[in-house]
Amino acid sequence: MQQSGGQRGAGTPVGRRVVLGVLALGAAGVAFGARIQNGLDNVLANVSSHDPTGLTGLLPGGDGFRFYSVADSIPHRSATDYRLTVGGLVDRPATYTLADLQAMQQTRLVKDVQCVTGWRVPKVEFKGVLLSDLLDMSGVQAQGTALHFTCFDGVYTESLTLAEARRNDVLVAHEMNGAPVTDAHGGPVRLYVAPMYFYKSAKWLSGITVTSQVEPGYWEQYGYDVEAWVGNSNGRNDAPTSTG
Ligand SMILES: Nc1nc2c(c(=O)[nH]1)N[C@H]1C(S)=C(S)[C@@H](COP(=O)(O)O)O[C@H]1N2
Ligand SMILES: [Mo]
Repeated sequence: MQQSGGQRGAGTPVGRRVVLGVLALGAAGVAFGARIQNGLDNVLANVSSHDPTGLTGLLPGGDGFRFYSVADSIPHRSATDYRLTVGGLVDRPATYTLADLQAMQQTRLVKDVQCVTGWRVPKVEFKGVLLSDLLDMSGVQAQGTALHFTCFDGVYTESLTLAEARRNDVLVAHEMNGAPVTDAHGGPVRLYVAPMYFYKSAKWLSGITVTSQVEPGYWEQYGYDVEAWVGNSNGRNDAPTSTG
């Protein structure tokens, strides 16, 4: 989906500067390889957010993903500064560091990613903690039936029902394709909701609040479905990404 600015609409002329920038980045990716992947990924995200052609998606590090952020820039939290809070209708509110999350039981999932605007990336690996484990640790109270997610970009929000959040294909992920989740992809920690359109997978995850009602997330306030099952929502019929 597009940022509200909408400057990536079809038919926008390709600026010479964008094309040259794309070529230069491609060369940089070849020259430096994976060592600078995080840095390159972030530069690419910046360029592709001004690239109406989608060409940047073909570069090394572009990896078929489109970059999405409703915020103006890519937020950053270092591995040591990162915190995730779990609160709301729970018996034991908690704050976790990245190291805390890495020390818990890890789950690895490899599934296709599907964006509601049509692009799909096959077999993406995510690794992290089952959201249901975090919920168990905090002890969800009887009135708790939904979750509200907040992000350290200060803008984006998402939601799930408690039953959805307890599925075994819903992760609080800190690795993607065998490496730390990059800033551009929502690192150090993002949500990964495998069976739903990718807008449910909130990047730069900072807060999980257990609530008594589903509160529609950012894009859902603009009309996208709250129940975002791939292939069975948003008027689309994509092949499902996960059966759980
Ligand atoms: N915080 C935050 N999370 C977000 C978004 C966003 O704009 N901000 N965009 C969503 C959408 S619409 C998609 S398709 C994916 C894109 O993830 P990617 O940038 O890793 O491809 O992130 C989702 N999570
Ligand atoms: Mo999206």
